Amino acid sequence: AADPDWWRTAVVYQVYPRSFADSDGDGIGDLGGLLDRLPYLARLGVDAIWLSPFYPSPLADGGYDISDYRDVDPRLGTLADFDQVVATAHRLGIKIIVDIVPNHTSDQHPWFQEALASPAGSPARDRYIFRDGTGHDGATPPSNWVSHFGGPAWERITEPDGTPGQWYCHLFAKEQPDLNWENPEVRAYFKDTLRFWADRGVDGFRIDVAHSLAKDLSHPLRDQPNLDRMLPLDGTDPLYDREEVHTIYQEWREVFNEYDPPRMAVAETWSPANERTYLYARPTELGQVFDFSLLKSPWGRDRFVAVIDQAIAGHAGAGGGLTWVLSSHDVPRHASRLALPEGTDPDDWLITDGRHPVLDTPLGLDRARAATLMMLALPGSPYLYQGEELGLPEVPDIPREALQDPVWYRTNHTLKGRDGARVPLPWTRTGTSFGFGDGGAWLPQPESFGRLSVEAQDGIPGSTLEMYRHALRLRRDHPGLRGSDFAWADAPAHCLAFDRGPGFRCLVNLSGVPCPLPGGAEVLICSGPLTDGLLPPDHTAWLSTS
Ligand code: TEU
Repeated sequence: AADPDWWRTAVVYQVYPRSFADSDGDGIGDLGGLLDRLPYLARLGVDAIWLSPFYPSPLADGGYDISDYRDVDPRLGTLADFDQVVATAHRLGIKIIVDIVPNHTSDQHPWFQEALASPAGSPARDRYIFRDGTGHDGATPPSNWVSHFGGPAWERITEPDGTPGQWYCHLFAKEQPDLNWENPEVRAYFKDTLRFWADRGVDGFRIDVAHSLAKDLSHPLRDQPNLDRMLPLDGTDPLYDREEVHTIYQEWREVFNEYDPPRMAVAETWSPANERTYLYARPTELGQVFDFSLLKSPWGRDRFVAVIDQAIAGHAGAGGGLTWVLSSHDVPRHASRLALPEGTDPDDWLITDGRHPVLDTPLGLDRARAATLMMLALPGSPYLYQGEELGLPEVPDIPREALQDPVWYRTNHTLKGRDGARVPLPWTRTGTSFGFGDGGAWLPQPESFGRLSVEAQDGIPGSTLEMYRHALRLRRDHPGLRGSDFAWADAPAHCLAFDRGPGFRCLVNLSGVPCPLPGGAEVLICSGPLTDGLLPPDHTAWLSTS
């Protein structure tokens, strides 16, 4: 029988479909490309794939602006292709998780088009958040709310009769109007959307900006109290992490439980992890929430210890599944990020603008491999991002005219945005777009991608790809790693060590000097070669200690 708790320890691999593999030569990755590469993912050893949006979309935000929640973008394939991906993945033992984007639709969604064509106060407008402006002629936005992509979170429309009209709320690009989650039709539509995909066989859902759906819409709208702090920590903000949001996920849990096994879900809440974050992962709600604290943490022993302690304690309190993340389509790749100079402000490197150059250095790759082995040895469910198994660096120098992320436009070209982590994957050493597809790639790939390609690393001992394959194999086979035991162990100064059951130890060298291994330990895997029997700085080893 299917294990209903499979997701608690699953290794999930994020596919950003446009950048994964292109089967039809239009320069955009697609479901056919994914289908062709499923055997690669099976061999890598992942348990599940999280597919970023593949739905019809004008691509104002890389697909996170959806114009039809129950179809496939024609550039990426058809529903039949999707069904084939699910069937083939399942045959290979891989689960499929799809992305649900409930905070906002595309401005091209029929609902928003209907709202624009309907009068103020109409039921069509009520599916979104339309308000009159304030001040002279209503020319001032209804509140101080700001967009994540820069500027006010309000856009003024022209009414059907040609006069300047109401404003609508958009927490992201203006092409992404926010839905009104107090509207019963909106609530019903998303529950049916979950069923639509669950009926097609998907195993779970990743919920985009899960903490923003329930807004305080009481009149007059309340300003956000503190605009320099991106998100509040105590539930008092009018937009984020409000108590009422949990009723939505309690309703969704009932939908997930209509299926056997129940569908899993993971919340994305882009906020500092605190006790409130873990509430989304309660078994009565989504079950998992991304813990981004590892991703946000600079390199350092004390930071890593604090992050791991807090995550384990926080999740234990709420009863949800633990998660770990080092990279995603939203942040500079960790092979570059982890080499940034000490003291770099995370808010600066999250979306770098060149003031803090993102580096492609041996140090970055060493640390990325070490951090990955540390993460894969922790209890819970790690989320990998496509290309990290190749050690791909952030691409910091995409020509300006090629950049597509809305962050780039919305910040008046001062922040380059997230395209540097979204460059299409290299599959072969040479050739058009390094084997991504026959028609080039929608973002230019750097020359270094050839030697980082799958072909260049396949079967090469010590390559990053082979390290991932080996680690994932050990994770499946080793009894300690399969269990839930976790205990800190003694380690030399500025190093970190933890045991997973008797006989398994993970040792991370965060000091600047080589570190001795415990007596009698046998190395199961190491992020790089030992030097004179010592673990070099910026390396991790898994040890058999029994
Ligand atoms: O991201 C949510 C989010 O809060 C991001 O704006 C995040 O702060 C930023 O990317 C950090 O650099 C999700 C998706 O992952 C992202 O790709 C979308 O752009 C966003 O939602 C809107 O749907």
